[in-house]
Amino acid sequence: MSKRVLLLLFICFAAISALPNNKKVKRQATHEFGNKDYYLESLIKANFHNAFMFCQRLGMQLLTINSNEEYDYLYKLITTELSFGPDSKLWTSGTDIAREGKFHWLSTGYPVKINKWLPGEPDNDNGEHCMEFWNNNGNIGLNDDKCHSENYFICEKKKN
Ligand SMILES: [Ca+2]
Ligand SMILES: [Ca+2]
Repeated sequence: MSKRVLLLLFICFAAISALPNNKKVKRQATHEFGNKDYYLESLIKANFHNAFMFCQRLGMQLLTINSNEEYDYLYKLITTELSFGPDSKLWTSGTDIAREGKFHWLSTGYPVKINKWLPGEPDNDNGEHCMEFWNNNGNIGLNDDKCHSENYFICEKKKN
């Protein structure tokens, strides 16, 4: 391949790579509960850390669940607003990556107080440190999963 062809290919690639930045996709909160607004990302999957950073870029934070009432609201939201069928998953910001077995919300730094784990979870199966909603054959609840798994996710923002 000549240098000119290579250069042309590089320019094309660079132009395509730049597209998402030029094309501003507006993402905004569409749901609310208590003093929080939520944004459901159900088009793009990301691993736990990229989901965390994605929410930060929106001026939001990856989901925390502070009460059973909030959990119930979110449960209803994902089962009515999303096609959350068998094996569907959705990241929260819960993680025990800092200390095995001690789950904290990465977005706030506070310990996880709710207990909505699916039966047998968290099982730390071969090293699972990130918390998600999981539809395990019709049972929906919380599960620890591999942080590098690619899931949809929810961002939240406290109202002013
Ligand atoms: Ca773990
Ligand atoms: Ca697990």
